[in-house]
Amino acid sequence: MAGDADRIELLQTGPMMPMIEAQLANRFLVHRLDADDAEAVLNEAGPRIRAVATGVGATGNGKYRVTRELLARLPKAEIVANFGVGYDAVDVVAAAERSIVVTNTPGVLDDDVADLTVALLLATIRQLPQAERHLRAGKWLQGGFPLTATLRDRTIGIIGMGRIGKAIGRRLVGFGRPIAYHSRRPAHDVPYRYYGDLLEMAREVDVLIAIVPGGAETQHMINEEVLAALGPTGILINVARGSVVDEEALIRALANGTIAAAGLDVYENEPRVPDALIAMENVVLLPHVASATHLTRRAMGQLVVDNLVAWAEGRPPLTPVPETPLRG
Ligand code: NAP
Ligand code: 8YV
Repeated sequence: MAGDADRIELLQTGPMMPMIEAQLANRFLVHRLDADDAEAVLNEAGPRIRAVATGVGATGNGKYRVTRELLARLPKAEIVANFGVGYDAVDVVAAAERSIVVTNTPGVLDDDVADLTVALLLATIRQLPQAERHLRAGKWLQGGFPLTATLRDRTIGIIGMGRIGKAIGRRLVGFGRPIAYHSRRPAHDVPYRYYGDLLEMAREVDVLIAIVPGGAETQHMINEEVLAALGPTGILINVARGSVVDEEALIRALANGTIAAAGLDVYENEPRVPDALIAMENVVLLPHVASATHLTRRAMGQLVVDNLVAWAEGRPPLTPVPETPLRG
């Protein structure tokens, strides 16, 4: 192993999987932003840091954001490797301005996220957690669980037809229900009906599944109007980012019957989930676990490391995001 003086200095914003931390420590001189005194770390090592590893936990967790202000403390930064395909917690505009390449973890999580999305859809529409709670509470002895809604009479609208949207679509084809989708441009390799206008699609479908990136462009795209258009038998599944849904409008819509139910994996202020949602019976709530399997998280972790090592060896990083350039 190279001596400390020869090693590239890297900033890790928070705890990461042990397999990532071990490889980073082997290859780089790692500084931790979640150390006791983050200011001291930035003051002392910031000017020498050339690489950042980030994206631990839920990306909605503000604590681990890579902001313009943080990048300004790292004048020699060249790469930010994000654990997660969604990189809304990294200021890519600030990174691009300084030719800092940002990498993410696309592709390796599509299947697990799509599987979980279908599971969440079925759990929500057939009320599986509620039915299980009924049994565990001994209520079956008093009577069977009430009948539920079904997928059998529904059209499904997917918001976002990228890698994961397509993987969800492939699975839903097997359910034999009509599928539609909304994105800014039509995807040329899918047979589903395209809507350029989300509101129009919301009026036509009975289920909305959100799987778009977070960030300013998609902020609250599922708002009061879209929920009203989805209607009183409608179901919303959000596996995208909490920011995509106006959470207060959703809580009102669930409380007053504007829509029937929601299945959520993501929230506006993770890991805090509003008490109002927790108290509701017509929601299924998951703690941002769509990609959280051993196999997929290992593949994501390895991609974080492989991007950093490729860059450190003078090769192009494997999976740069479109907004930031490749450095030679
Ligand atoms: P992707 O391949 O880049 O697909 C994104 C899709 O969203 C594309 O169809 C894109 O089409 C559409 N889109 C982007 N901006 C839009 C806008 N303003 N309005 C409408 N549609 C828009 O990304 P992916 O790999 O499928 O991942 C999607 C997102 O899922 C991630 O960014 C992440 O936030 C989320 N995610 C969540 C979890 C979880 O744990 N819950 C796990 C993985 C991913 P156009 O460009 O044509 O609009
Ligand atoms: C992860 C995700 O939960 O990839 C994403 O965008 O939201 C999830 O796979 C998150 O990135 C960090 O744990």
